[in-house]
Amino acid sequence: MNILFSIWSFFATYILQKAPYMVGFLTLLGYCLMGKKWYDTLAGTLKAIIGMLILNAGSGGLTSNFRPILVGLKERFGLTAAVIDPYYGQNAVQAGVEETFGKGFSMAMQLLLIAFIVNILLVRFNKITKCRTLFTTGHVQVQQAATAYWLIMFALPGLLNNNAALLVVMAVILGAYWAVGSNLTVKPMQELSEGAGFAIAHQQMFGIRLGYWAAGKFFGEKNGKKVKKVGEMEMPGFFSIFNENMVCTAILMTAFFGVIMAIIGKDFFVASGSTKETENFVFYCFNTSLNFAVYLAILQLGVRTFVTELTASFQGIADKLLPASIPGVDCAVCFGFGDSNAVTFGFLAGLVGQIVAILILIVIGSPTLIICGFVPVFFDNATIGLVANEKGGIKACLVIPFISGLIQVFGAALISGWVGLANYGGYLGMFDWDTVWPIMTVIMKYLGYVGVAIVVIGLLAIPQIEYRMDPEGYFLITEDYDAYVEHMEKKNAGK
Ligand code: ASC
Repeated sequence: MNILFSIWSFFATYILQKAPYMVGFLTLLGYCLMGKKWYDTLAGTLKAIIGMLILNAGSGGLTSNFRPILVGLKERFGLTAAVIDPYYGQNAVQAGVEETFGKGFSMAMQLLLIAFIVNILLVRFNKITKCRTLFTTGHVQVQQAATAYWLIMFALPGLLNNNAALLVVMAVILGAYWAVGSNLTVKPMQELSEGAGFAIAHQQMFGIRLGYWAAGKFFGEKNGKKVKKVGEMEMPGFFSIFNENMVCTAILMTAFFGVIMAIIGKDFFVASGSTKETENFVFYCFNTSLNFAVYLAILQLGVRTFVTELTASFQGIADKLLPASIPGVDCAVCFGFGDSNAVTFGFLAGLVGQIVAILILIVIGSPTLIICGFVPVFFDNATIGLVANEKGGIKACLVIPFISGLIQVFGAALISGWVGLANYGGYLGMFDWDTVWPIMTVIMKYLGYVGVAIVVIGLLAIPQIEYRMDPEGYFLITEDYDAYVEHMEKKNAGK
C-alpha cells in the first residue's frame, strides 16, 4: 500500500504538476495505445518533454526581456500593456496563475487531456451530437487550455476549492468549444479546398464562419454578377517580407517597443539596472526589440518539437476510435488553397484595423494598452481574408479582416484588463478569444452555474441547427464531396 502511495505521490508531484512531463506522459500514452515500437515511443516521448522544456526556456527569456518595459509603463504612466499573442498569453498564465488563483500551471495540462476526451466523445457519438471534427492542433490546445483555465477560474471562483468539479466544468466547456468550433469550419474549408477533407482547429473558428457568412451576405454574387477576387490583381514584391514570421515580428516589435521604450526614457532603464548610462540608448532599444523575435523563435522551436509528437499520438488515438470524422488542423494548412495573395491582403487589412483600434485606445485613455503580436494579426486575418475572398472577392477580403482587426484589439483590451491577465503582459488575443470566450466568461461570471448551462447548451446547439438546415448534405460534405456538390446543385436548381 505504501509503495502504491509513493508511486502515486511521485506521479502527482513530478508528472501531473510539471507541464513538460505531463505532455510527455500524454505522448507516451498515445503511442502505447497505438502499439508503436518501444524505441519510437521512447524517442517521441523524449522529444515531447524536451520540446516543452525548450518552450519554457523561450518563455522565461521573453518574460525577463519584457518585465522592465511593463514595469516602466506602469510606473511612469499607470498603464498595463498586453501583447496579444498566444505565446505571450500562455506565458502570462504561467507567470500569474499561482499568484492569482493559488493553482499550478500543470492543472491546465490535465484540463487539456480531459477536454480532448470530451471532444472525442462528442465526435464518437456524432449521430446524436452532429460533431464531425476532432481538434488535433496540440500547441493551440495547450495555449487555449491555459487561457480557458484562467478565464473559468476567474468566472467561477466558487469552484477553486474543488479541483475535480473545476476540471470537469472546464473540460466540458473547452471540449465542446473544440468540437463545435472546428465543426463550424467544415463548410468553408471543404468549399475552399474542393473537398480536401480537413477542418480548421485553431483560434478563429467562429471568426472563419462569421467571415464566410458576412462575405456571402454583403459582398457575394448578386443576380449572377461575378465578384472580383484578389487573384486577379498584381502585387508588389516587397509584400512577401510580411509573410516571414521572424522578420515581421522584428519589425512589429521594434515599431511598438522601440517607441514605447523611447517614451519611458533612458533614465528609467538605467535606474532599474537594465542598461548603463554609458550605453547607447537607441541601440539598447533596438537590441531589446530584436530579442523578442529571438525568444519567440526559441519558443516556436520548442512548440514544433513537442507538437509533432503530441499530434501524432493524438491522431493515433482518434483514428482507432473515430472512423467517421475529419481532422481539425492548423489554419496554415488552408493557405495552400484559394488565392495566396488573399493571405497577405487579409493580414495587412487586419493590421490596419488593429493599429486604428490601438490609436483609439490611446486617445480614449484606456488603462490597458494592446500591442500587436504577429500570430493574431497574421494568422487570424489571413485565414479570415482567404475565406472572405473566396465568397465575396477583394472587397470582402479587405473589409472583413479590417473589422476583425478592430474587434481583436477592443475585445482583448476589455477581457485581458478585466480578468487581470494584462498585468502579466499578455493575452491569447486570437479572434475567438476576443469575442466568443469573453462573452462566455461574462455569462458565467454573472449567472454562475446557470451561466455554465447556458454556455454548454448554447455551444452544443450550434451543430444541431446547422444539421437541421441541410440534413441530407450535412454528413455528405465530409463523406463524399462530389456527391455533396451534386446535391447542392440540385438543391439550388430547385429553389
Ligand atoms: C497559433 C500559434 C502558432 C500559429 C500557428 C499558425 O495560434 O500558436 O504558432 O498560430 O499555429 O500556423
